[in-house]
This record gives sequence, C-alpha cells and structure tokens, in this order.
Amino acid sequence: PEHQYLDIIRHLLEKGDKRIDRTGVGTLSMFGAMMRFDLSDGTFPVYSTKKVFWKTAVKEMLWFLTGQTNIQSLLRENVRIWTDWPLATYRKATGTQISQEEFEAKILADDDFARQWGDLGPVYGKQWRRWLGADGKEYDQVADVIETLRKNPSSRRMLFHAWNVPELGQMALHPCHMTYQFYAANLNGEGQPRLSLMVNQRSCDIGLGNPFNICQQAALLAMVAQQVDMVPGELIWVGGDTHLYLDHQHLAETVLEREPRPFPKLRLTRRPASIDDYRIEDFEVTGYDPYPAIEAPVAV
Ligand code: THF
Repeated sequence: PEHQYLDIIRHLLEKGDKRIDRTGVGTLSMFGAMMRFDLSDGTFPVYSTKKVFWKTAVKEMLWFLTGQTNIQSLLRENVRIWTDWPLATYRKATGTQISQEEFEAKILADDDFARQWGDLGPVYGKQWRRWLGADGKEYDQVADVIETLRKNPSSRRMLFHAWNVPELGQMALHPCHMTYQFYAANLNGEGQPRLSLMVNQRSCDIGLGNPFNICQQAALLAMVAQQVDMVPGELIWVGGDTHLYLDHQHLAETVLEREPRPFPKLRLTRRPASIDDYRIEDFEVTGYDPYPAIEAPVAV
C-alpha cells in the first residue's frame, strides 16, 4: 500500500513537469493522482520509508475539528507546523527579523499578540464548523455530516468543503485538502456498516504534507466511524496538482531506496461522547517501525 506513495514520487522524479510555483522554490508536478487505503482491519496508514510524526498530524486534525484558526492553540500542543505563515507576515509588517522560537513564545505568552498576529484567517476549522452563510447563519458542516450518517446513511450529500470563495482572500493559505466526502456501505447486511472517506486535494506537497494528510485523514475516518457506529472502510485520496519541491529531492531519493514495512494499527481507546471530545491520548498506535526521519524545508 505504501508503494502507491512511492510510485507517485518515482513518477514525479522521472516525468514531473518542472515549474516555478507560488513560493518560488520550484516543483516537479503532475496533475491527477489517486491512492486507496483499506483500513477495515485497523490499518493506520503512516508511511514507514521516513518517520512520520503522526501525533503532530493527528493533533492538527483535532485542531481543525475545534474550529479554531489561531496558531496559539496549536503551539500549546507543541505543534509548530503552521508558524511559518504568521511569522512571515509579522516579519514583513514590522521589518524585524524575530526568530521562530521568539515569535512562538510571544504567541503563547501574550493573548493580545496572538489575536493580532497568530490568526490564519478563516481556514479549515472555521469553514468546517462555522461556515458563514450569506443569510448570516453559521453552518457546522461536520455535525451535519454526522447527523446525516446517522439518519440517512445512503445519502450522496455527505461532505464538507473548505473552499469558501468569498473568504479565500482572508486566508493565510487557500485550502489544500478541500472536500471530505463520506460513503457508507453494507447498510443492510450482516454486521456493522462500513464507512469510507474520499478526500479531494487541489494541491499536494508530496514530501512533507502528504504523509501528514494521509494519516490525519485516516484518524478522522476512525473518529467519525466510531461516532456513527460504523467500521472504517477505505480512505481514498485524490490529488490535483501533486508535486515534489525541488529542494526535497534528497527526501525522494532516500524513501525510494527503502523497502516499505507494514503499516501500524490504530485503536481508539475510548468512545468519546461526540466528535468534539477526542484527545490525542485516545489514539493508540501499535507496530509502527519507521526508517529515520528526513529533514526537509517547508515552502512558505
Ligand atoms: N505548504 C507546503 N509547502 N507544504 C505543506 O505540506 C503544507 N501543508 C500545511 C500548509 N501549507 C503547506 C502545513 N503542514 C510540516 C508538515 C506539515 C505542514 C507543514 C510542515 C513539516 O515540517 N513536517 C516535518 C517536521 C514535523 C515536525 O516538526 O513535527 C516532517 O518531517 O514531517 C500541508 O498540509
């Protein structure tokens, strides 16, 4: 199953279209990629060919689910993957060369500073949980999907979306993983229904972002399935502009030299009362045996 990931990387190295992207770093790019992971036996798709910090990725997903968009709450969980964007804004606005550590310390210590400089705008969490309609109402798309899964699980309308066109300009970054669509099967059969999730991602950093996205999306599927008394089925991931940053070629070559090991297993250790009540301690991952981590810079 991890071969799907390695095949995309190999394809990008061999046939990727070389271009200069928004960040100026440059990429090898392809359009249209798909991976499918069968999670029905408890598989947790965390790649082995480089160490993936799956707890950080799952914490990011839990942060999306809170509806928050300020990096302060992420930093409290010691997740630093979103700092670069507010940091770049702060440096540009103030003309100072404050270090990342110093900036993060200020965000943590000073709520006013965090309000002014730590917010990413109406990114994922806001759109998922509090999409502001033209009617002035806020829409909780995640709660709606869960309700539909309980009441009408054969529905073809079970999805949430982050691409809120009028608000794109206020976001620190346009949504990369955009739509999350759910599908329930085996509704009349023996045993529990099987819940699958398809994610559409318009833009994918295959070296850094994708390993995070895949395991956090599997974690989301596990949580939603548990909440609606189903078992996880498949995670289907579809990528639009799928690219390898030119400064990630060492990462690409290293993972291709490594023989993938079996995926670990995920077990949720309790059944929280709602989708809002999960904590990182609820995720028990066994059998994860990765090769060493590979450092790579993130393009901002
Ligand atoms: N921008 C770019 N260029 N790539 C991305 O993957 C990306 N994201 C989010 C928003 N913009 C993006 C940010 N997500 C790491 C992982 C995910 C990120 C950003 C950075 C990262 O540096 N991971 C390292 C270290 C992890 C750690 O320090 O805990 C790693 O080795 O995995 C895609 O959603």
